[in-house]
Amino acid sequence: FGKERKRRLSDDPARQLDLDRDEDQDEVQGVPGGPLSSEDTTEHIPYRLKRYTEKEMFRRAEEFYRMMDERRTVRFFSDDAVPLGVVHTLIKTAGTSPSGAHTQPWTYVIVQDVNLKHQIRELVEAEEEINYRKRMSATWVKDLEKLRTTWEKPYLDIAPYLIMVFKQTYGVGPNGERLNHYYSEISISISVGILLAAIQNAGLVTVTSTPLNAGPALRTLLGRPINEKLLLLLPIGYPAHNATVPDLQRKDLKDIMAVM
Ligand code: IYR
Repeated sequence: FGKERKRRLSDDPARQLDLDRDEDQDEVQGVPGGPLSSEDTTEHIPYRLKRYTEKEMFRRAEEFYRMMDERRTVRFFSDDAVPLGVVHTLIKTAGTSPSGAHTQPWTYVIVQDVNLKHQIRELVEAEEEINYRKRMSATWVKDLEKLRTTWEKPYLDIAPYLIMVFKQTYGVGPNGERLNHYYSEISISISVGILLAAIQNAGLVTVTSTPLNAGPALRTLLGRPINEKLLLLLPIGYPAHNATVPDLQRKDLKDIMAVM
């Protein structure tokens, strides 16, 4: 409530941007210092994982790297159909992510309905136009020039599916009770990383779009509960035949790793 109210009251664009940035309060939730309960019945069971030879390990690591190095953010989609069953498996894969206290604080909403996709596009573009014109700093807009992004998002109509990634800020138990979620933002970020790898492995593309300020309206449109916050919008499909990407280079290993 407080947030929604502030959002409406604030007419300073810089302030509005700030409101969208949600401080993770994962570390300070719940009743502190309660006595340790011994009611937990979770068994611990043996875990075995196949060991590869070092040669095989090198080969597999290199092969996976090569596949992931082919991944690019793509903003030009084909409308060719993708089987929904494939998307099910991709989301199951995302659901293998670790999460704080195994709370699995994510909801992946798949939108395939043409009318719903179009309503999402209208909502996102309306906010993005304000973002680009007013809310984002001149430096931010300039830093994006090389990507040639604009507030127009035709891919929201064209891609066969939109994956709406919701973070559950807290959970709801069987009797409607509120359950603590810990580290939900980092948990869902890891989950989405796994999803991106799964998408690449399936031969599909996405763009990790962040619909700034459109979250609450999209949540309402999709009928999602108040404990869910939209973090990312991932269109998914095949790239368009004439798709292009900026000619960007990745940092060298020596610039992203230090060994001590
Ligand atoms: N969310 C906007 C702007 C945007 C921001 C960053 I940082 C990017 O790397 C790309 C885009 C958009 O989707 O256009």
